Amino acid sequence: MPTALITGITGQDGQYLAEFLHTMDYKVYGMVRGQRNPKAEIIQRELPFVEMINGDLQDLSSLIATLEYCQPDEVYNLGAISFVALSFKQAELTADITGLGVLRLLEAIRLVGGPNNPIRFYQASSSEMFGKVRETPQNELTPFYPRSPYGTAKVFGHHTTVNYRESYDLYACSGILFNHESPRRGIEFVTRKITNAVARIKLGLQTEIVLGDLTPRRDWGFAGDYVKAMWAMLQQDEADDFVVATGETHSVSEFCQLAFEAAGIEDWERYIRQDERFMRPSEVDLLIGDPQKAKDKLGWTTEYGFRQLVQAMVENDLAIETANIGR
Ligand code: GDR
Repeated sequence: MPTALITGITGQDGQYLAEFLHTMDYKVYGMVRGQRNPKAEIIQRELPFVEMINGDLQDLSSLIATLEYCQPDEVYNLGAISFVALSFKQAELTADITGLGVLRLLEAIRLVGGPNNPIRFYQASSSEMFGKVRETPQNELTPFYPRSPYGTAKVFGHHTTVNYRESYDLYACSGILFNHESPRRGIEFVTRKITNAVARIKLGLQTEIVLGDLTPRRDWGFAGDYVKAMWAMLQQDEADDFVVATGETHSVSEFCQLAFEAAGIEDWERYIRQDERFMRPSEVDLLIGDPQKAKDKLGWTTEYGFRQLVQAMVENDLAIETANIGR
């Protein structure tokens, strides 16, 4: 039975990936940090087949112990401070977990793995590394220009992954994933914040959505599609890096418009209020990825289009909020 360890198991991607690996008969371990982590308790109920193990990307010895216990064939490093806005407020913590955490995990893999015990490694790199984009669309060769402490930490993690692959002959891949969303997305991210608010406005529970900049454009895909690319990267003959994206871009305001339409509300602009609080010190204005390499080499395809994704997220939030009223 193949064995996988996922850091960041409590996040959206960790859950989709664990489910996907489970359908392929993997033994799945999920690394969680902290004492009585409340998110871990929820995930354990939802994904009972995952064996939770305590470990922390800030603590090398805990990573070594985790790998020794799980003896994984594959490690997926999805753990990070992943909210870009927070990274401006906790820059050092972000550098430590999102950046140095990658180095610690690779060191642990080097120590516990080795020629007789090879461990394949996936690093969750991000389109935020492209930041103030040098070319459009962005591909694997586009230079990086990060615009946040999160982006700079991800650039460090990315280069560290490539360097460990080249220095120690590790099977280490970096997936440069563009934004990917789902009904499981955390409420702090703009897509879910919007779909949740739209549902509440529709049901008369809320009167407006308070947002930051509505002009940034993102390449938004469905998280369930993206975790399949992570797995495919670890099944190749040689480790490599891949951009995973849809090749379409939409603005935050387009997302708002579609989300309101999905709930049957046309005059959406009257429900939007903008507030400085949600503006970032430096913004990433335009992201659009070129996924050709992933399509050609991994045979990766998407099942969900943008419109379908927005619709599914709004419907999910309408169902949740309706059920909450009944409680
Ligand atoms: P992002 O996602 O920063 O692209 O990173 P997010 O959904 O937070 O922001 C997208 C864009 O929307 C603008 N925006 C707002 N964002 C939030 N969260 N809340 C608001 O009220 C708001 N108003 C406008 C933002 O300024 C931004 O331009 C995500 C994360 O999942 C990263 O971890 C991941 O690496 C990248 O996607 C790919």
